[in-house]
Amino acid sequence: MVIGDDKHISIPDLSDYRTAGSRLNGLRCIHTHIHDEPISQEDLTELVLLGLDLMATVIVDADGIPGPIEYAHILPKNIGDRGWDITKVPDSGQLDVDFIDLIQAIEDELARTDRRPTLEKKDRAILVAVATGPSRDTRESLEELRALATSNELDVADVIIQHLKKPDPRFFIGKGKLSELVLRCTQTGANLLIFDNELTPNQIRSLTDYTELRIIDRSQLILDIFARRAITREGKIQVELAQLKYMLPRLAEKNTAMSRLTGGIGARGPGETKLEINRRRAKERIVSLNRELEKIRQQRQDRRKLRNARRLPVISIVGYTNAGKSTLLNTLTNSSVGARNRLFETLDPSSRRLRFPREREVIITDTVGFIRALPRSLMEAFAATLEELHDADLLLHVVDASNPRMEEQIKTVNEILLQLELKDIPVIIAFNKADLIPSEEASSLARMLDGIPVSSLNRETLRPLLARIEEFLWHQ
Ligand SMILES: Nc1nc2c(ncn2[C@@H]2O[C@H](COP(=O)(O)OP(=O)(O)OP(=O)(O)O)[C@@H](O)[C@H]2O)c(=O)[nH]1
Ligand SMILES: [Mg+2]
Repeated sequence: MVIGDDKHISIPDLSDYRTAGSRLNGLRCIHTHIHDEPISQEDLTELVLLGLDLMATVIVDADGIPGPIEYAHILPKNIGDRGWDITKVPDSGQLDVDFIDLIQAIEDELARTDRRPTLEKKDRAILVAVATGPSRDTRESLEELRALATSNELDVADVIIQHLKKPDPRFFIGKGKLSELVLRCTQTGANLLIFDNELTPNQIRSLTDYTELRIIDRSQLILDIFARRAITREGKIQVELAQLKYMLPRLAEKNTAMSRLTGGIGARGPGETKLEINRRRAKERIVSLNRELEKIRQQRQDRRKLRNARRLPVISIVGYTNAGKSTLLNTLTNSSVGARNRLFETLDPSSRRLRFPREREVIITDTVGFIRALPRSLMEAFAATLEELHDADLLLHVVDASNPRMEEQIKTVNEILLQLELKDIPVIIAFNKADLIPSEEASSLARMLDGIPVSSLNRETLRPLLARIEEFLWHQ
């Protein structure tokens, strides 16, 4: 029993009532309104946020005699933009509904929506962005976020954009939109919100507490992908370092949302065992990881010295993630490094020999791809890997010419090259995936930006590129 005053009731903490597996929480709230008002926005918010079976208001008169009753329940699917249904019965005495049946039917329908396409138990996410500028930019950015999410084997249940002059300081999105979001999660079985924008630690905490969902932002998603892909010792150390550095400023001394923060998506990387890590232990771990990384860096340098002593020219392939860098390396050198249609397939660099006519040889390397707003902590942690790029005599910038965001991607890559202080190394641009666009478009692109159209899947198309490389290395 909960008692309120004539305006509000405040519902106590119900977290114990959430039962795993069933969508609604098994509670029905029946309360009275004494001023003849209908079900309020506040009632509906509680219904949605708490996942109640039912919210009912009975209007009583001054003598306490019940009059009309109104009840609201969540709809398994939105009708228009409304996710709930309200029914009014003029006289409580005439209420003739089997609520057990009604609620069971809603739950069955919710469970049906939950039937997933694959047997694997995946996280299901709703992507959220706040647009403060042109909505085209936000939509494009969300498309990339979707690619990131699916590359990380998440289901994307929905994508939601809110236009705001400036983000809400507490929840980032507006509170009304937030209730709508929680409802969409209930309807679609989503258990995760991924924000395209960077959230402050406080916003993450407020959102987690308010919605009881897991909340991550774009940077954390990228970090999580890296954690999933890291195979080598070096890769793993770098990723853990990046995650710790990302988390450190977000580690409050006492923080209940912490477990959800550190857990990432599937509790990979610095996961469950470090739930209680405090700042001090995180810092200690960073120091020890850095030390280990330094050792690896030393070994790498030794290896490089050996290689350089043989004076083979080095060509490094760089470019936006998924541009086709590894595919190009494979086709050029008949190798089989991992290449797949998902973002950040490659984390660990690979080097191969590439033979040119007249017994000439070069070393060609493939490395981790770039992306817009690459989290700083990742850039820092991957310094050892990226350091190799400084040895290159030539950078081969692979561009996915079929990507609608090609121009921004070129810009991003150029900016990152600038940050890495690689701008002095000559670059040849390869407009890859030329097979996916009309050939006139490919050749005009190539002319305009002084690049070479190629299709890395087809060895024949690489001749002009090889000729350009040869020309650069031996005939200038
Ligand atoms: N149609 C077409 N697809 C290509 C071409 N080159 C690469 N791909 C495809 O693009 C996808 C990404 O290729 P990758 O070589 O893995 O790309 P990457 O640049 O190494 O990507 P990351 O390692 O994730 O940064 C794969 O599915 C390739 O088969 C091309 O010339 N034409
Ligand atoms: Mg690759």
